[in-house]
Order: sequence, then C-alpha cells, then structure tokens
Amino acid sequence: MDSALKIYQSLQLPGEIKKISEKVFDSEPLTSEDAIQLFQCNDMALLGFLANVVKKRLSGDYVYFNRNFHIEPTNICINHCKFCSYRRHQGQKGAWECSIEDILADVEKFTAKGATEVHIVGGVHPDRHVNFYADMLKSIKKVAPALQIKAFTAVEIDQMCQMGNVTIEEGLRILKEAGLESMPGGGAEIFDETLRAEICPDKTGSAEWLRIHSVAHKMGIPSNATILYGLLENYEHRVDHLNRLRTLQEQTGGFNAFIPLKFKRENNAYSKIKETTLIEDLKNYAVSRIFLHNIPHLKAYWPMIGKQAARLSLNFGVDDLDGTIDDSTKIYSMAGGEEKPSASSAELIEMIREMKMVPVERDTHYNILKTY
Ligand code: V47
Ligand code: SF4
Repeated sequence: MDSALKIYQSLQLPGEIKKISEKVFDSEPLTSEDAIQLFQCNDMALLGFLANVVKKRLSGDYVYFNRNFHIEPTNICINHCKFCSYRRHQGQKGAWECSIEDILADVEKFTAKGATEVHIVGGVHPDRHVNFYADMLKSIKKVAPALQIKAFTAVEIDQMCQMGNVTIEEGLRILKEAGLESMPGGGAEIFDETLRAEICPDKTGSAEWLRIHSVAHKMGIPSNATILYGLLENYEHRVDHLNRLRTLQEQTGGFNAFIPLKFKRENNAYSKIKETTLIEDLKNYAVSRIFLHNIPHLKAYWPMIGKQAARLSLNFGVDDLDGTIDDSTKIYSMAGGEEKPSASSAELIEMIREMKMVPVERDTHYNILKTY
C-alpha cells in the first residue's frame, strides 16, 4: 500500500479526481456524484490503480475460483424480458424441462469430477412451486451430501412462493431446510423503475428483489447481486443501482459478491444495440469495486466476457473468476457468450498466476479450500 501511495502522490491529477482518489486512500465511502465522475473519467490506469487499492484491502493478492457446474432446470418462463435469448413458452420448439432424474444424473457426473458447488438458475416456470424445488434440493443432497447448493434468483423464489401459497419467509425456510445454502444474484437487472418497465416489464420489481435478499440475509442465507449493464442505461442508472445495493448491504451484510453482467445481444429483441467495449467493461468493474466498498468480492463471469477480458479484469478490482462451469450453462451461449464454457481448475490457476496473483480455491461461502 505504501508504494501505491507514493506513486499516487507523484501523479498530477485534476482537482475533483484527486479528491475522489484521496477518499479511496482514506477508506472513505464515495458519494453517487463521485462514482459518476469516475465513470466519466477515461484514465484507465488511474481507475485500475484505485480499484486495486480497494481490492488489495479486501483480499490482498488472492483471486478466488471454485469447482462448480450449472443446472438450468427449465427455460420455460412466464416473463418476457426483452434482453433474454433463452426463454421459451410451454410447448415451443427449444423449450426444456429437466426431470429430477436428469438433474441427479448431472449431479453424479460433476461431483465425480470434483465439483463442490452447484449453481441452479432457470426460467420462471408457470406451475412448479416451492415444494417441487425443495424436493429437488433434497434429492441432490441425498446423492451428494457435501455438494453446496447456490440456487434460485429472487425472481424464481418470488414465483415459486406464490405458486406454493407461502410467504417469502416461509418459502425460504422450506428451501433452507431442504439444503439451500446461498442465492445467486440474477434478476436484479437494473433497479431504475422506468428502465426496468421497459426491458423486463413483468419481472419482480426492484423493491421486492431487494426485500427478498434482505429476508434471506436475515435468515442466514447469503447471496450475490448482479447488474445487467450495456443495454439502455446511463451512468446515473448504474450508480443508482450500486447505491441501492450498498445501502442494503449496510443493513444486512449478506451479499458475498457483486457480478456485473454484460449485455449480450444475439437472438434477442435488442440485437441492434452495440455491445459495450472492453474499456467500458473494465471501467464498470473498477467503479463497482471502488463504490461497493462493503461487498467483499467482485466476480468476473468469464463465460460472458471471455477469458482474455477476465484476465485483464484482475487489474480492475476483480478477485473472483467464478468457476470451472464445465459446459453446463446455455443462458449466455444462446445470447452470444462463450460457445461451450469450460475451464479446468489448472487453467484458472494459470490465468491467475499469469497476472501475478495468488489462486485460491474457495467454497460457496468463500472459505479457503486451497491456495496455489
Ligand atoms: O438475471 C439474461 C442475465 C441473469 C442476458 O450469483 C443476460 O454467482 C446478459 O443469475 N445478456 C441470470 N445477461 C444469471 C445469474 C448469474 C450468473 C452468473 C453468476 C451468478 C452468481 C448469477 O442472466 C439474469 C440476466 O441478468 N441475462 N440474458 C443477456 N442477453
Ligand atoms: Fe425469464 Fe429470466 Fe429470461 Fe427474464 S431473463 S425471460 S425471467 S428466463
């Protein structure tokens, strides 16, 4: 940190940016206006430098990864998010519904290869209710008792509880007892109500998304948070989104990681919108890392941005490369992400070492399983 401070002091920075940089060095939270200024700054070296100060404070030279796989139980969905390339309606060509047997076959296959976590996210199915999903989790735990389950976005939980006629509290209690250990961060999209109504009109609202995570945190279920960026939003919208997350985190402390999700445009209603540049992606990581000082981890979801960009993101505040995934997800490949996303742990370790950082294999709760 001392050498970082010396380098910083030798830089000739414009007044406003200098004040913001001093706040970062003094561990003082940024205001929303500060974050907007950082988004407008094109000095990528400075943004990376500042993000790295925050990253080092939180996780030193460590970069986390885990051995995981995804289960996408269905792509049948009651919602009509305009950015989605994946949803189908019941009976439509390309729709799928996994049975519990299909899911257990995957669980056996991937745990035999050493997976420690399963990530379960799918469409918002019209009929399946909370007890169906609780049975799914119980059967997984029976076959693989040590496998940690990170499952269901707040949007899926909202619908399955409505279908089961139970409150969110009751539904989460049922799921926790069945083996749910943490929740993924999807469904957050963009919290600004006007934009949300435009891009995902029938999805669970922002306030309810935040409430469901707050209830989960209070019940001892940690979760992640995401933002879908690069669609129609401006910097004010992004900062508003970060600010709502930071405020909830002050109250509950239950978010483990923040995951920016870059909009991918293939096969959806927004395919005319240009995808963000690498510079914009790195800037988004950096400002998120600096502003969300109270969320411990920043994850680069490499199937979406590619492995080269994921390597670079480690110099812009990222300390988690998610996982091995093993070609088990379709959400992003259908929208134009990596075709068959898979990385061996040796490859993830190599990627982290190339950036002169320390690879750390983690579990769902960021407990260290092994350092390399
Ligand atoms: O909410 C859908 C996104 C999310 C597109 O918590 C798209 O570890 C970009 O929950 N372009 C679901 N994004 C995925 C999710 C997730 C993913 C990775 C890690 C974690 C975690 C959670 O996928 C949705 C939506 O924001 N999405 N379509 C698209 N065309
Ligand atoms: Fe359904 Fe999720 Fe696609 Fe929205 S993003 S339509 S909720 S599968």
